[in-house]
Amino acid sequence: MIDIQYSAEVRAAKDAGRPIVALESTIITHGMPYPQNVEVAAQVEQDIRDAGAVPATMAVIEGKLHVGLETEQLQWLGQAQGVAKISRADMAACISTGGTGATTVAATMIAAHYAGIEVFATGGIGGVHQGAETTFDISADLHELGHTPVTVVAAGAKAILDLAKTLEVLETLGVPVVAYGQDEFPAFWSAKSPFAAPLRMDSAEAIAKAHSTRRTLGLPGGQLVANPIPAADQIPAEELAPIIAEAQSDADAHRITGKAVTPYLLQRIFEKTEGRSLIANIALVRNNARLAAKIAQSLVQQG
Ligand code: PSU
Ligand code: MN
Repeated sequence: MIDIQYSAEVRAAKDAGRPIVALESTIITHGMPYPQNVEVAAQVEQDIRDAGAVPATMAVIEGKLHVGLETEQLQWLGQAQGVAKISRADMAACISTGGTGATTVAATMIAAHYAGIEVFATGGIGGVHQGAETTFDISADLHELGHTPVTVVAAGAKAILDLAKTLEVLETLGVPVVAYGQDEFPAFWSAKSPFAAPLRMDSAEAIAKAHSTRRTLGLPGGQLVANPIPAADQIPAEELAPIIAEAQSDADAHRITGKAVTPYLLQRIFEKTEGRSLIANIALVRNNARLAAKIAQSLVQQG
């Protein structure tokens, strides 16, 4: 067994059988600049509490798997230099070598499942990158959704990705993609995309029931809940498209590859939108946290 370091709050919630929502930490270390990253992380945790659940932010710190971070740990992580970005491939090595790493969607799902947590809120999952037909850059997040039984609430996949190919891979891997309250698959900074989501549900209860039905059937893998950004906070897709294309060609020109691609693109889009992408990103993560808290509550109520 790996020793889990629970925060006091998560430990108490586990003992009392209260709803818990997992949160990732790569969005803190690699997805947003300091100091907004720690402010947002604390705000998202509070949103989950206000919605009646307990937040569990995941990270590996000096070889220990943390499920829930104390305030000082979150502050420290948000400013720490040289924190690794860990996914399925490097999580065990990070723990076994005493390393420090922030968890991506894939690693957060692994940690959540290990700690018995079934619901997780994030911004946007990784997916199939533009040009994947030559680079083969497909996020391990998709495979994790195919393996690990955690319901992940995200605002769709980041619009920097190839959404059509991302949806195809999710279908191949048997991952239910559930749009919340609309028919279209959302595109992260924009509420709608040209692509229909395979499934639609209009309540947290329905999503929780689908989750527990998968558990009863013994199906491996999780669900992706695609929760659109609130209309008032979105950036229209037409406005973003040329910015994303420029960011992508900058990445190609600088030969950015592997793990560095997603953080690079997010940073370039932040610069090119003069920070508007970050404001939208914050709004959508908070919106996802609130829905995830409701799903976690429903799951506890359904028993
Ligand atoms: N969503 C965000 N910001 C992020 C990420 C997602 O709003 O920083 C991170 C997540 O941790 C996700 C990762 O798992 O990017 C995907 O990285 P890659 O494409 O290298 O798999
Ligand atoms: Mn990648």
